[in-house]
Amino acid sequence: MTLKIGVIGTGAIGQDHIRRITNTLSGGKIVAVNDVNKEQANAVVNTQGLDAKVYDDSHDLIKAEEVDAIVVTSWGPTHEEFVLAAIEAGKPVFCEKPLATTAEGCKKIVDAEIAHGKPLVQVGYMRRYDTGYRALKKVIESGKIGEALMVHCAHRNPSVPDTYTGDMSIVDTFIHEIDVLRWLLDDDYVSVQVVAPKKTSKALEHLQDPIMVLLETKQGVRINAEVFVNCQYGYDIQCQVVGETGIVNLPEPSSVILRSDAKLSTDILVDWKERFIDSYDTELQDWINSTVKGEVNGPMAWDGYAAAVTSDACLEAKKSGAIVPISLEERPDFYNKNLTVAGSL
Ligand code: NAI
Ligand code: ISE
Repeated sequence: MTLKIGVIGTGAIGQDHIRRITNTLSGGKIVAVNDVNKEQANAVVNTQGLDAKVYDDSHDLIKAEEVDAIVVTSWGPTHEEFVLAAIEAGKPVFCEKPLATTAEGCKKIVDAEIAHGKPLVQVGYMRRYDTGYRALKKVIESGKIGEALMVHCAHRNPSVPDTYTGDMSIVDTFIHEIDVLRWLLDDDYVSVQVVAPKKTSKALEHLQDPIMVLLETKQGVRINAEVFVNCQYGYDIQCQVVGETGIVNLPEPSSVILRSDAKLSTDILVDWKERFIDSYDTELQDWINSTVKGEVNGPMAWDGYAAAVTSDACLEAKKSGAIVPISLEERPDFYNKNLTVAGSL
């Protein structure tokens, strides 16, 4: 069976997911697209040679008979509306992160999905599919480094556009660490503090950059994470877990080692699309395969909610400078019963 997919949002990642579903993956076909920028939606259909209808209204696309499943790749603040509409239509939906920009918005989605009675939502936390993070998790679970005690990590982008707001360093960028570290440590967070070091001269006036986020988990693991979105030199994701008897690092993306001009060097990637290209492919192939079987196999709406509870607290901590408690309810039975493979790996 070919999964007929409708995509809402044909910007950077929307185009990239359309390309991979069309040219790289199997089992899925883009049959419908929508974007508030209709010109762009039309251009994407033409340049990618799609046999797809361009919808003026995203809700018509969600309800359309020829659409089996939805991919939401529009701006973060629009996700909640589209995911709720997909659940109402009883259709599976892959939603790029964040699931919604607030915990309140994510909770509405969780409640709607539970009321529907069957999981329909997967959230685009692709790092759970990354071979490097999976290798890291395997080492932690093997007990080779003893109990995890501390995590040091960094999320660095070379630069961000003028439209990037201060809150986005949390809800758009750091949200990846919030999800992947929770999954890596199999633990939830209890508190957060956000510290502002000296500001780089390379950031726009309105943006405090970099920031440092200090998280504590239920098990007492301390995490210090740098979010630096104008670091200039490249797209650089670092993660080191310090355990009782050893340390494990996220591997660098593979790259040739060049000996030239009396120097030993390797390239650093600059584009987030390249850094996790394999993870996006694996993630969406898994989504297509499990959707066809009527299952959800990746990060679920509950994970989107847990991330948003944490990001809400991070935003408060960023504003106040205080240590802000984080409290997440027990995971409902609905999600315990339907624990996913990528969620429990
Ligand atoms: P973008 O700005 O390049 O594209 C977003 C598109 O959504 C635009 O074409 C815009 O016109 C459209 N749009 C906005 N509101 C809409 C509405 N109400 N109805 C229909 N279309 C609408 O943004 P980008 O970078 O593609 O990001 C989109 C989403 O994907 C964001 O939530 C972002 O956080 C997420 N993302 C995830 C990544 C990952 O690593 N998993 C990487 C990049 C983005
Ligand atoms: C973007 O939306 C992403 O998801 C990228 O992975 C991240 O590195 C970037 O900071 C975000 O703006």
